[in-house]
Amino acid sequence: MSKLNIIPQPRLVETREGFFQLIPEARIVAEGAARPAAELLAEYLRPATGYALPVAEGAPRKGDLALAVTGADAQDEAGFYDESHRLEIGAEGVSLSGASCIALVRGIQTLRQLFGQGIYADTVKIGAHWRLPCALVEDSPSVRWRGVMLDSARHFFSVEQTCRMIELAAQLKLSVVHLHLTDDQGWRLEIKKYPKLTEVGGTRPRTQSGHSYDRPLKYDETPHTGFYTQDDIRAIVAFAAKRGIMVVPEIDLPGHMVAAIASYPELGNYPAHRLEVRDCWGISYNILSPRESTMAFLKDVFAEVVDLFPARFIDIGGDEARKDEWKICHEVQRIMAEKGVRDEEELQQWMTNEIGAYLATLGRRTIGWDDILNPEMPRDAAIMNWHDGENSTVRQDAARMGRAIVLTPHAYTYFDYYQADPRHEPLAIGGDISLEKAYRFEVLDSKWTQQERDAILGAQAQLWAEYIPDAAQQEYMAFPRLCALAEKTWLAGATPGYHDFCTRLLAYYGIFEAQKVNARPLD
Ligand code: TNX
Repeated sequence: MSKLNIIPQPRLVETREGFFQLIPEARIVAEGAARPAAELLAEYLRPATGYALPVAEGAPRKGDLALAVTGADAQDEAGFYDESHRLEIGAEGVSLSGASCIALVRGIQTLRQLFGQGIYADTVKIGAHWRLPCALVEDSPSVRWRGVMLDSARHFFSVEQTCRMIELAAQLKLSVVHLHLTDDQGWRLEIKKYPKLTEVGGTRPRTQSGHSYDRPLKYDETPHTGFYTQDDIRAIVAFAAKRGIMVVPEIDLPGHMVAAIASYPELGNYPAHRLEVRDCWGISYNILSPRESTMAFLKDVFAEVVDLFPARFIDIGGDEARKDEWKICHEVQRIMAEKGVRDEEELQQWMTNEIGAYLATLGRRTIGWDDILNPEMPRDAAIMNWHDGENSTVRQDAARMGRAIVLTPHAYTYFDYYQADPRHEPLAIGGDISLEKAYRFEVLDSKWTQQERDAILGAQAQLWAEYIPDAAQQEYMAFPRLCALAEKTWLAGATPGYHDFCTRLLAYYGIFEAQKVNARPLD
């Protein structure tokens, strides 16, 4: 029996003789907690087969697909569910059982891959045979947080494209989509109490078009605009939830806030100084003021964010906050003296911890870039560890402080970096992450201490979008590297090797093709 092409590679696969054939009279048998997964499966199978498979209760008959939740179907302290599941395909029927509804959703993705690329088509394939090889698959992920970050601040991506990326991530059994919603170059989330955030902050007059190294900088003079209404967000969150994906929103503070300061100048350190939404890339020295009214603003914003996003984690960013303004601003220096804060780094920690404490009162956990790590932050706060240089000890420090870690090392997970020789690639920020290098990323490194390994919640890829102007380029940068990340997070330390991955990836290109995904061709 030939090897099954599944990405990520399942933990255990046993192939058997024979086939299961899907017939138009088949039913999806499911009760209680399994029903949403059954409905998703019916929805997934309908376009290509043309079969309207009913979701039914009771004993399975020959030819049926039976789904059952056998576990507690409960969220853990990080908002995740037990994803372990067992898929048994026999000639007479298919049976999928799992510890939670989301576990079934993961098994359904395996099932789809086994049907083959045709099942992903959006129109009926007349005369096709829908067959699955008989097999037993027992599966569960190594880490819970398997994510991808989408940056709609630098370039706005429509609800439709965002949902498409969520669906493509779900196919790879990812569990988190992190939305970077605000930055210097745009504020993309409707906040009812502060309409100017999107009215003003949602548009920049023009956009840098070449590379930041160009002198002079080149610009595209067309305004760039867009934001998600609160209804859009509810639609995105519901679409993701159905697919077992937690949508983690990021409101980046106190740096990366020019769009907000342009909308409400009183949020900045120099309110008389009017800013425009930033039209070029790189780090701004304009950051938020730590004054009381700005803190109140942030809490108002997070109150609305928490209402929109049910995710256990809320991301407060915290990266690259330049302290130039704080160092010279008399008001900020006075605030620091009043609070007994020693220096500007400590001032950022104070802001982080204030917002962290506020989020805790709303029942949420704080997460942010590793720049925010400090011993006073909420005990259940987590960091995204992007500093991965030899000189950085932030991962070890976080583990020692008992904080959870999502690995986001820029050398392996910044999928805005080039994936091949820049001379033959579309313009990107720089860097060098080939598919092979992405596959070399180790999520639970055997060289780390047990304490460090225990702190790892998971890992995610970053699609920073300075140089990703549209949906096609977003897909080009994401795929196929996201397949590597999915496998390395699903089966940390136990993956079958790059060569084996590539042979399965060749088949996965059929899945891309069926959905017209603009994946980068293999070399
Ligand atoms: C650094 S890493 C950033 C982003 C940029 C990215 C470009 C981090 C937390 N911040 O603002 O988009 O580099 O690669």
